[in-house]
Amino acid sequence: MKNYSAKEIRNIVLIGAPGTGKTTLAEAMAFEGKVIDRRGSIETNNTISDNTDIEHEYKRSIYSTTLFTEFMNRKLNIIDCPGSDDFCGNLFSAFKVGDVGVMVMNAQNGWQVGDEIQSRYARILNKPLIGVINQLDGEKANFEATIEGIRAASSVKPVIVQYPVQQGAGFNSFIDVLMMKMYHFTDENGTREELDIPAEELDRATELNQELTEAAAVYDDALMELYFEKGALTQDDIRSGLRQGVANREIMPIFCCSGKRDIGTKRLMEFIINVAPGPQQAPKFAATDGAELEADEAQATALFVFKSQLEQHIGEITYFRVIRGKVTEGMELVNSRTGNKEKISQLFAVAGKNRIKVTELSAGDIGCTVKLKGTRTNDTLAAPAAPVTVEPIVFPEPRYRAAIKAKEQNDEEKLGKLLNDAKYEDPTILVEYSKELKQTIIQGQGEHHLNILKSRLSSENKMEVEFFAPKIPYRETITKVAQADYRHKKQSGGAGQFGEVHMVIEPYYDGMPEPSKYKANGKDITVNIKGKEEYDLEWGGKLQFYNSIVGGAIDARFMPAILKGIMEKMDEGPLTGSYARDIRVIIYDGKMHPVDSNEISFKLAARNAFKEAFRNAGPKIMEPIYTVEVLTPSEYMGAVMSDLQNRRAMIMGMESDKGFDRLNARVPLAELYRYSTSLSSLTSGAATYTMQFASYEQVPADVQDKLLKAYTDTDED
Ligand SMILES: Nc1nc2c(ncn2[C@@H]2O[C@H](COP(=O)(O)OP(=O)(O)OP(=O)(O)O)[C@@H](O)[C@H]2O)c(=O)[nH]1
Ligand SMILES: [Mg+2]
Repeated sequence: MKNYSAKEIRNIVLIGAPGTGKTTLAEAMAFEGKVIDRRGSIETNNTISDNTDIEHEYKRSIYSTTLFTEFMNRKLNIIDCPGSDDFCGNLFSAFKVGDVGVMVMNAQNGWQVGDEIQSRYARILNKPLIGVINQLDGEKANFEATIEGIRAASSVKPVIVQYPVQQGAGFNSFIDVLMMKMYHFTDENGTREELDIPAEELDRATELNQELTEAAAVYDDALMELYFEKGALTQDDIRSGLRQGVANREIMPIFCCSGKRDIGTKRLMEFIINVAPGPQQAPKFAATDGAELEADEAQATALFVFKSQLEQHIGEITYFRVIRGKVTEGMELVNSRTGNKEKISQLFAVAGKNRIKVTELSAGDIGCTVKLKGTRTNDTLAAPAAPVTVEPIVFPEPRYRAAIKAKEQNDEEKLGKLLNDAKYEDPTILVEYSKELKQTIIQGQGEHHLNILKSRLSSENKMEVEFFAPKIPYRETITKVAQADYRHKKQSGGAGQFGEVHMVIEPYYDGMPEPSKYKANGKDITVNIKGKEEYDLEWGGKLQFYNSIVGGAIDARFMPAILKGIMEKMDEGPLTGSYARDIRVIIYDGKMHPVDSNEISFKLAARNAFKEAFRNAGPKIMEPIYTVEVLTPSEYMGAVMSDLQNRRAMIMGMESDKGFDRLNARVPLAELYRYSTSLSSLTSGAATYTMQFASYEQVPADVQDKLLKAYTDTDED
C-alpha cells in the first residue's frame, strides 16, 4: 500500500441516529475502494465495521470502528460511529481526529432526534457536515420530507446536490445538479451509467442547480461578482464556494444514497475528496502550551492516541492520528504523559478488524500499532527531540450512575482490575470506590451503556456483576445555635477516666463575624478566643474550631483530642451517619480530674457533647441537587415535565429550540436513578439529557423524616 501525503488524505466520521445505515455505507465505501471484494451486511454479521460479538448480538454498532478506503488515488479514513447516544463517547474521540462529519440520515424516518443530537455534537466540536439521505430504496422513503425536517431543525442549511428520480423499491437513479447529469445504477454493486438529464426533470434540475450556485456564491465575494456578471458559475467555481460554505459550517450539501444497494457511494466519495477539508485545510491541532500543530510531514513526529482497545489474542491496539511529521516502523517516540519511550514496532492501516501492514504513515493519516507498554487514549507520542502534548479529548459528563458489585464476594478484587481496564478502553466509564457510601459507584452514559459492560464482563471474563441503586451522599448540617455539656466518667477498678466538655455550636457561613457572646440553655456565654482552627472538609463545607477555655478548666494538651472527637462525629453525622458540614464549634468550659483525665476521655466527652448539641441545633439533612437539561420533541414536553415534577424537580426554564423543546430543571440526585431509561420510555427514545452537580440543598421535611427512620444509630456512647 502506498504512503499517502496529507494532501491525499480525507478523514471522515460517519454520524447519525441509530440504524440510519452508517455501517452499511462504510461497507460500500470499502468495497468501492477494493479494500474488500464482497460486501457484508448487518443481517449476516459480516461487515468489517461491526466486527465484535456484542455488536453481532445487538445488530448495531457499539464501538467506533476505523477503516479506510482508497479511491481516485486518495485515502479516505472513515470512522464509523454508533448512533446510540449511550455510546456518544466514541463520537467525541472520532471527531478529535476526523476533519468532517458525514451525517447519514434514513429517508424513511426523516430528520430524527438522534440526528439532531449528533449534529449538535458536531456543532460543539466545530466540525463541518456533509449530508447523506440514505435508505432511499426503502418502502417509506421520503426525500422531500427529510429535507424539510433538516430545514426546520438543523443549524446548518441543507443544500441539495442530488435528488432521487424515484424513491422506494424502484430507486435506481438520481439527478446530480452539480454535475448536471443523471446517474443510473444497473446493479447492486455500484455499476453506474452517466446519462443526460431526461426532459421531464430538466426544470427541477435547473432550478436546483441555480439554488446550488447561489448557495456556493454567497461565501465568496469574487464568486458572487462572477455570478452576477455571467449568471452562472463553472463546476469548479461551485465546488470552491461549497468548500468554504461547508468548512464554515454554514451549509450541508445533500447526497442521495442506498448503502445497502451501493447506489450513490462513489459520487459521495468523489465529492468528499474534491470538496471536504483535508488535514491541511481543517483547523490545526492545539497543543497544551497553546502552540498550533500543522499537518506537515517535514516536521518532528507527533502522534495523538484517540482510542485503545483490547482485542482477544492480540492485546491492546492503539489507534492514532499522525499530527505532524511521519511515523515509520521501528521508530522510538516518547509518551509525553509518562516520559517513557515507546517503540513503534509495527504499523498498520486499519480496515475494521483487518489490519494492513505499512512501513510508514504521514501527517494527517490515521493508523494503529500494537504492543505499546503504557500508552492510552489521549496520550501524545512525540519525537524525543521535539516533545509536545496535544490537547486531550474532552468527553461528555456521565449521565447514569449505579452501584456495582460482583455476585461472588471473592471476585471483588478481580472486578476492580477489570473495571480499571474498562475505564481505559472507554473513558466515558468512570469507576470509583466511595469511602463515604461504602459502595463502588460506576458512571456512564446510560443504562444500556453499563449493561453492555456487564455482558462483556460475563462473556469475556466470566465475571458476573450486579447493579443496584447507589446510596446518596447526603450531608448534615445545623440551622441554629445550641449548647451542650458532657461528662465522660468511668471508674472500674484500676485507673479511671474523666473528661468534661462544654461547647456551643452554630451554623457556619462564609464571612461570618468572630464569635463573642451567646445565650444558650439560659446561660450567658462570653467567648475569649484562645485558639482558632479552620478546616476545609474533604467532603465540602467547613469546620471552625475555637478554644475559649479560661482559667485552665481544660489543659491545652487535651484540645487535639477534643477536636478529634468532634471530627469523628462530623465524619459520621448524628442524624443519618452522613458527613456533617458548615459548623462552628466553641469549647468554652469543662473540667479535668488530676489523675483520671486523659485524651480518650476528652475525645469521648467532646464527641458526645457534639452529638447532643447537634441534635438540638435544628439539624437538617442536605442532598445533592443536579441541574438537568432535557432536549425533547415538543410533543413529549408535557410528559417529560410531569415526570420531572414527580421527581421533586424545580423547573427553571423552558424554551423551544428549532423544533425541539429544551427544559432546565434542578433535580435531587436521589430521584434520578435510572432516569435515562424512563426518559427514553416516555419519549420512545426521542429525548436526551445532560446532568451536572449543582449544589447541596436541604431535603423537605417528609423526606428528612423518612431518612431519619431508616437510619439506626449504631453509636453506643
Ligand atoms: N433498505 C435499506 N436498508 C438499509 C440501508 N442501509 C442500511 N440498511 C439497514 O438498516 C439497518 C441498520 O443499518 P446499519 O448500517 O447497522 O445502521 P447504523 O447507522 O450503522 O446503525 P448504528 O450503528 O446502530 O447506529 C440494517 O438492517 C441495514 O441492513 C439502505 O440503504 N437501505
Ligand atoms: Mg453502525
